Amino acid sequence: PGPYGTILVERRGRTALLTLNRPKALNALSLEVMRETVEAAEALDRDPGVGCIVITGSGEKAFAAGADIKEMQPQSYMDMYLSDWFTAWDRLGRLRTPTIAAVRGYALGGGCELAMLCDLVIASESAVFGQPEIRLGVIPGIGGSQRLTRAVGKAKAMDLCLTGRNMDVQEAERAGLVSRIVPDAALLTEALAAAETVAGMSAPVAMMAKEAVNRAFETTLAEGVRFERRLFHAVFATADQKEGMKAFTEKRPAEFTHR
Ligand code: CO8
Repeated sequence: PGPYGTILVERRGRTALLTLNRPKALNALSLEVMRETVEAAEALDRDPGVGCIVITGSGEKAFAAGADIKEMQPQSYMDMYLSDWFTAWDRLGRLRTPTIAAVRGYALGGGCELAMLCDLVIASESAVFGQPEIRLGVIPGIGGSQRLTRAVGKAKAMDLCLTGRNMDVQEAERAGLVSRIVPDAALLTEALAAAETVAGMSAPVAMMAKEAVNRAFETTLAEGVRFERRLFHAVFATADQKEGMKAFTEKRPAEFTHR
């Protein structure tokens, strides 16, 4: 990925770190941030050397304090409709490579929605989540009403979307939005360590595990279990299944070839 204006992209082993880099605007998600993030993430997704992508915010105050309100304020219905505002974010949810949101500080509105587009949410003690759009006279626009409801259930999703109040990290973890809570100072280390763990697995098998879990949100239980069973049978065609099970019987760590 080339140089970007609003994000930073670094490689650490088989992990890629994508940092939203507008700290003065609390990493507000402008259209440029959307374009660059999606483009960079898709390029990383195509790179067989990348086994996990971590997305985080720069600065200590925010993961992202939402979509860019100043950019949206003057737009008309026709502007939003014709430019299909925010739709490119959907592509982030279709990456095959596992993704981790590393959240410190505010993850509000589009920031919360971006975290929910990732597969794992690792959050630090200062993390705050919410869908405050209603206070601006709008509603969530990057899938928040749907993904938050699936993540935390109707009771909390209605509470957050109708009152616009924030959740602290403890409440967010109890509710099922957050995978792990870590100390602020350890956030990036912990997120990168989790990413390196994931990236050390068989890449196609990790993709299948992700695909299977995501299927649960789109189908019935019986169809989801059938889908899982097909993938489960398919992993026996990989060299990594042979290696993983052989390593177990030989009491040594598996050396996956990633194919
Ligand atoms: N957009 C643009 N700029 C922002 C945003 C934002 N979402 N959030 C913060 N900023 C800017 C501030 O304007 C300020 O800039 P400046 O220094 O130029 O005045 C700078 O970041 C620092 O922010 P604050 O001074 O406000 O910092 P505080 O510590 O006082 O407050 C808060 C932090 C509480 C996070 C506060 O900034 C805030 O409330 N931000 C907005 C949160 C919010 O409402 N987010 C939801 C946005 S809407 C959305 O995400 C989806 C909309 C869906 C619409 C559907 C369309 C299809």
